[in-house]
Amino acid sequence: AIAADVRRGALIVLEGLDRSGKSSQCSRLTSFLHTQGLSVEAWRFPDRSTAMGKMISSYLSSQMDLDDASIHLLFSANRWEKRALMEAKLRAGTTLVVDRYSYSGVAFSAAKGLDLDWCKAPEAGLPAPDLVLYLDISAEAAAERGGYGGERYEKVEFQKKVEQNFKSLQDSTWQNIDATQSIDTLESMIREAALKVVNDCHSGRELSHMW
Ligand code: NYM
Ligand code: MG
Repeated sequence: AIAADVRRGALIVLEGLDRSGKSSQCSRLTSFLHTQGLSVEAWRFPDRSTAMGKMISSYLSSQMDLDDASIHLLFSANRWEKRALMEAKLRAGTTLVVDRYSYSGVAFSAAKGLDLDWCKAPEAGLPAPDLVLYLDISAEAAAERGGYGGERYEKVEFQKKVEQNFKSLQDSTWQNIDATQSIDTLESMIREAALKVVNDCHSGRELSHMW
């Protein structure tokens, strides 16, 4: 038999509506895993640093208009351009804590009326998360949290549709976490779930692919 890879890292994704608290929890979790002596990196999608990411960013800030299907494919391509690096890092033993992934891609685009299965198709074949932590908060409660940043999609009515779409995408890798709990309570729940999946990956859980 061929020797197993080094103990691979886990692909951990945080998902949720805008203002659900994902970004804070991603950075807290990344720091925590680092203190545990693990190799870990914080990633996010869209990755606004690439050429495609810059187009996405100008779309989101309404400096540029794009057809709904086109921007959907661009968000997906922005994940595909990172696929090889993502897989290399995971196989080399680095755990990735990722702020948004394909679920955001589908949930937001389908909220505009695009067909859900059509939206899922370009994501097929990307590395599948070992754990999706969904920070569950209603669109109304999220909006009360000190305002959105003014980007496209940051409207309560739209976020309600996004929330419904997220819920229809749940699979066995998901854990719903009540995001209205205190930031420290959330942090410790997230730590526990993350450590468990990191252990599973170290003990041979195979990397799989979407969906
Ligand atoms: N978004 C994010 C999408 O519409 N499709 C995607 O594939 C991804 C990853 O971009 N409102 C939306 C969700 C957010 C917006 O994300 C910017 P962030 O995390 O606020 O930078
Ligand atoms: Mg945002």
